[in-house]
Amino acid sequence: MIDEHLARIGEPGRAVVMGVINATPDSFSDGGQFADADAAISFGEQLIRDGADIIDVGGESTRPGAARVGTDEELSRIVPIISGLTARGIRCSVDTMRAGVAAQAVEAGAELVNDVSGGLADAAMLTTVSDLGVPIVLMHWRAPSDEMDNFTHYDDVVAEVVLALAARRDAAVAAGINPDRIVLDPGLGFAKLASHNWELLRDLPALSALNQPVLIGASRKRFLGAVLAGRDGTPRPVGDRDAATHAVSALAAANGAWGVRVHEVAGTLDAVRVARAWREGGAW
Ligand code: PMM
Repeated sequence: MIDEHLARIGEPGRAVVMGVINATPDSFSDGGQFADADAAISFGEQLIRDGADIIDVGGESTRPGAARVGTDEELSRIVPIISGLTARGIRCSVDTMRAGVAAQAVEAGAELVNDVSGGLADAAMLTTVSDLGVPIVLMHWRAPSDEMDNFTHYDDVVAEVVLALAARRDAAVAAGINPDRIVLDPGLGFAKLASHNWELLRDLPALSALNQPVLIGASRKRFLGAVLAGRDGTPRPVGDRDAATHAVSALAAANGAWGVRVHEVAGTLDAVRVARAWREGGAW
C-alpha cells in the first residue's frame, strides 16, 4: 500500500527514479564533485532534465570506513541545496541518520526522509518523522560505516534482512508513522559481501512480501565492480559501472521494486520504462 505522498512521486506503473546528490568530499562514487551549493543545484536540475523523479540529497558519506561528520557541517552542506532545488519545484529527499537534520531538511522543502540506519542511529528519528508527517525510507543497517565491515556474517542473509526490516517497520509504526508511508531498502553493500547483495536481489520477492514499497540502491557499488572484473581480477572502475547499474535497475523494477536510487539517471529511466513494458506486456 502506498499513500498519496509516495504516489505523487513518479508515474503510476513505473519504478521511481531517485537521483543522487552527495554533497560530501568523500563519497565513493561522486565525492567532492561540487564546489558549492550552486554547482550541486545545477547538477540536480540536470538530473531532473534527465528524468529523475526525486533528488536524494546527502551530506554525510556512508562509504565503507567513513567517519561521521558533525551536525552543523551536515546541515550546512545540504540545507542550501534542498532549499534551492525545492524553490525550483524539484522534489527532494534527505539522506540522513539524524532526526534534527531530517527536520530542518523537511523545513527546507524535502518531502521524504531516507535514513540508511532505519531509525537505529538516532533514537529520535522515528518520532520526529512521525511528527513531520512525511514518508521514510528504512534501510537495513547493522553498524556505522567505519565498523560495518565487521558485521558481514549471516546464516541466511535474506531471512535475516527481511526479519530486521520487518522489525524496523514495526518500530516506525509504533512511533506513529503511517504504514503506507514506509519504504524498505535491503541496504546493498552495507555490512554485506557481494554474495549477500546478489542473494538479496535474487530473492527480492521475499522482501516485497512485507507489503511495503521497496527501494534498491545498487548504483556503482563495489559488488558491480567485482562482477564485471577483468580477466586478471581487476574490478571494473567506479566510473564504468553504469550499464551494470541499469541492468540491476531494470531487473529490480521488473521484480516489483518501487524505486531505484542511482547516480546516472537517463539510462536508468530507460531501464525502468523497459521494465514497465516487460511487466505489463506493453499494454498501458
Ligand atoms: N546507499 C548509499 C547512500 N544512501 N540510501 C538508500 N536508501 N539505499 C542505499 O543503498 C544507499 C543510500 C551509498 O551510496 P552513495 O555513496 O553512492 O550514495
